[in-house]
Amino acid sequence: MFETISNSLSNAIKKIRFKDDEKALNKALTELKKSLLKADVHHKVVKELLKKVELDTKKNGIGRNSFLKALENNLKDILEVKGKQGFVFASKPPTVVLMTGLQGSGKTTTTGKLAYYLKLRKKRVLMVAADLQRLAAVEQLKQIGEQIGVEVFAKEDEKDPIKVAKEALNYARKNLFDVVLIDSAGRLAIDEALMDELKRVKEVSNPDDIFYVADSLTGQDAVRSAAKFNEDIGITGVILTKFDGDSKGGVAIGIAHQIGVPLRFIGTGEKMPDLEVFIPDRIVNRLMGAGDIESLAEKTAAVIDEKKAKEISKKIKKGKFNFEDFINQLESVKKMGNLKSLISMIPGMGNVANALKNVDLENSKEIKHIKAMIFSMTPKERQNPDLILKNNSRKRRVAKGAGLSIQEVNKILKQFNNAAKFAKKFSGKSGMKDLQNLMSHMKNAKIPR
Ligand SMILES: Nc1nc2c(ncn2[C@@H]2O[C@H](COP(=O)(O)OP(=O)(O)OP(=O)(O)O)[C@@H](O)[C@H]2O)c(=O)[nH]1
Ligand SMILES: [Mg+2]
Repeated sequence: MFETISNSLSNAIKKIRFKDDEKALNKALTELKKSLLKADVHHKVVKELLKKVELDTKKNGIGRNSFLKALENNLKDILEVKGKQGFVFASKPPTVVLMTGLQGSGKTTTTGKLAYYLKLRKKRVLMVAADLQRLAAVEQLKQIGEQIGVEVFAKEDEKDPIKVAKEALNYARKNLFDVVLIDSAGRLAIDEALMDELKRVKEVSNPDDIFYVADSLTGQDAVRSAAKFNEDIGITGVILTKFDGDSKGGVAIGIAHQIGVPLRFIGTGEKMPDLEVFIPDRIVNRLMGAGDIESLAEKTAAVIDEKKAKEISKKIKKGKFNFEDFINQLESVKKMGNLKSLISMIPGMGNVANALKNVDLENSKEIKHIKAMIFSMTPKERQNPDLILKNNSRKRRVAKGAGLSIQEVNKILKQFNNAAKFAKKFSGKSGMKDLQNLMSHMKNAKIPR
C-alpha cells in the first residue's frame, strides 16, 4: 500500500552518511524532501516535517540513529490527529455511519467493504440504499449485499432519502442490528443541493460517524473537497480509495494533518476484502520498512477458522492434504484481499510486493486450470488425488471436463503431489521450528538502521 513512499524513503535513508556534521544532515534532509515530494506529499506538509526532523536531530546530536528516530516520531505526529482510529462502535447499538463523497469516489463499494469487514468480525450489519439520485444505485448496493450476505434496506418508488434513512433506523433498532451503514448520493462537484440533502440525512440519522470517501487518484483535490465537506457537514473520518492504482501515496500522509480529521481506512482494490484500517503507528512502521505484523495477524485471524486450520495442519502432517482442502484454502486466502497488500505487511517484503503488482491469485492461468480440473472431479477423487494419478480413464475424463490436455493434467497432479510432500516435510518437527523462528523474527523485527 505504501511501497512507493517506503521505497523512496529507504533509498533516501541508504544514502545518508553521517559524520556528526551539519553538511551531512542537510544532505539527508534534501534526500528526504525529494522522496516525499516525489510521492506527492503536499509541499507544506513536507516543509513542516523537515523542519521538525532537523530540530529534533540537532537536539539529540547529529547522527544516523537520531535522524531516523526524529523521522519516525515526526511522521507519527503528522499522521496522528485528534479523533477515532479504525472502526469504533457506539456505546449503544446500532452504530450509525453515514457515507459521503463526490460522484464515483467509491462510496457504494466502500459501504460494501465496511459491511464485509464488520461481518467477518461477527457483527450484524444493515446497509441502507439512500442514494436515490442515480437510477442503478439501489440495484448496485443490493448486488453487493447479495454477494457478501449482508441485508440491504431499500424502498422501491421512494424519492426522498431522508424518509428512507428514518425508516431504516427504526427497522435496525427493532431488529437489533449492530451497525447501520447509509450509502448516500454523490454529485459531480460540491453543490448546495447535495449538502442540503446530506445535512437532512444527518439530522434524521444522528450518525456516530460521517465518513468522507475520497478517490486518492485525485491527489490534492481530494484534500480540498474533504476540507469543504468537513466545513459544511462535519466529517469524523476520511476513507481514501483506489490506492491500488497509480496513487503515489502522498495524499494519505498529509490529508489528516491538512484537514484535522483522521484517515480511518484505505481502499486497495475493487473487491470486497480490499480495505485496510489506517493506524498511524503501524503505517509509520511500514513506511520505515519494518512491515506491519499486527495488521497481518488481524486480517488472518478474521478469516481463518482456528478449528479448521488445525484440521488442515493435521492432514498436511499425515500427507493427506487433498484437492478439496486446496479449494477451501484458496477461498480463505481470497477473503483476505489482494496478495500484494498482504505481503507488503511483512517486514522487508516491500520490494517483493512491488514485484507482485500484477499477480492475481484468482485469475492466474495456473489457478484457473487447477480449479477447472478440480471441478471436473468426483467428490471421491477430490479427496483422494491418487485415484486419478493411477487411472488413465479417470484422467482422460477429468482432462476433457476441464478443457485441458492429458499432459497438463499430469503436470498439475505432479505439482500437487510435490507440494503436498513439501508441506508434509515442512510440518514436521524441524519444519515447525523453522517457521516459529521465522515468526519470532518477524515479530521482533526492528526498523533497519
Ligand atoms: N481499483 C479500485 N477501484 C475502486 C476502489 N473503490 C471503488 N472502486 C471503483 O470505483 C468505481 C466507482 O465506485 P462506486 O462505489 O460506485 O462509487 P460511488 O461513490 O458510490 O459513485 P456514485 O454513487 O455514482 O456517486 C467502481 O468501478 C468501483 O469498482 C478501490 O479501492 N480500488
Ligand atoms: Mg454510489
